[in-house]
Amino acid sequence: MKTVYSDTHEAHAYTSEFERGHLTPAREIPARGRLILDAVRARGIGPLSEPAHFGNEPILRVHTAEFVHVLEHAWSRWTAKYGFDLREAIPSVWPGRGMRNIHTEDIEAALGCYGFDTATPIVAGTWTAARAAADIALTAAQFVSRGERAAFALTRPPGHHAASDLYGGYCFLNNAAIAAQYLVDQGRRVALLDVDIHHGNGTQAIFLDRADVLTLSIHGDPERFYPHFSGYVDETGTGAGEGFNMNYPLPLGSGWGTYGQAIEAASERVRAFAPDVLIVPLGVDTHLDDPVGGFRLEGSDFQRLGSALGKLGLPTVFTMEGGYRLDTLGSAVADVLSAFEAA
Ligand code: 6XA
Ligand code: ZN
Repeated sequence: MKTVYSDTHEAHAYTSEFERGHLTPAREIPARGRLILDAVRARGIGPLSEPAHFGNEPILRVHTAEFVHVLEHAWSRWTAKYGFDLREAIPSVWPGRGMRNIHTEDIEAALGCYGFDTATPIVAGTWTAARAAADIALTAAQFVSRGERAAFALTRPPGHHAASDLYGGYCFLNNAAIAAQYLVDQGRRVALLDVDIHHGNGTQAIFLDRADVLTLSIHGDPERFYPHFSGYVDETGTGAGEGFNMNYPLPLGSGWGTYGQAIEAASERVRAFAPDVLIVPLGVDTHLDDPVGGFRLEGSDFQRLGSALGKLGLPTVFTMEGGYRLDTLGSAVADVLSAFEAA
């Protein structure tokens, strides 16, 4: 399958994020993109393509104009306010319950209003990289729409935590949702099956009230896992979308036994929906000893995952989400993709 990649992601490089009460070294780093690219090349998964440029329109089908504007100008406004020698923009105040969820012309307030955590710093190259990642997902969707069986969008920064006007969890624009909406706008019926260890809260929120897009997510139980405030089984959709969102929260320490059952259950739901295209937000932070994870998938489990997805027999777009164990990141991704192709 074709892999869509651009080295524009390298510009989204920050030093630290704030977690566990202190600044910690960045996890979502440019090396991730390079390692995945190297593995895809080494394993001969398929040809590489540069993304095409789609403009803002497909992004604005998913995200609000105000949100996009804030992200685009965040770094220049932040440095104008706080100084040009700064390393990264991380807000320190959010609209809590009973406060007004509005932003003023103040960039601190704008980022607090549109962001939801301290793990997602903005730097000078963030917007360009996020924008390129959306183009990467759209290019992969276009390949599939034009008849390719599958395409891999090597997206960095990732996207599944980003909602229409919310960023966080290392995500700014929801690459998978933008690709999904692009395909819907071409008359395709789309299902998304998110296999990252974290709940794809952004994707869920974007399509929650819609019956034309099925959203499924297999992830660590939000009782214990980030993002905590989303991803429970009772989130099944609202209004017309009731029944078109399914969450499969799994306990800490889950291995293939539990995971494989969730894949089976989700696959059944996908088959019942009978989509034209499947989108898989692919995170391999399910790997044993992933520093941001907590599951125990390893070795051939990623081949099992790829094979299960391949057996659905659907035109498929993969977008890259999480995965932070650098020694296994590339091989886990390549295992999923090559087993998908062989299925
Ligand atoms: C912040 C953890 C962010 C998790 C990001 C991720 N402490 N999402 O991998 O899929
Ligand atoms: Zn993740």
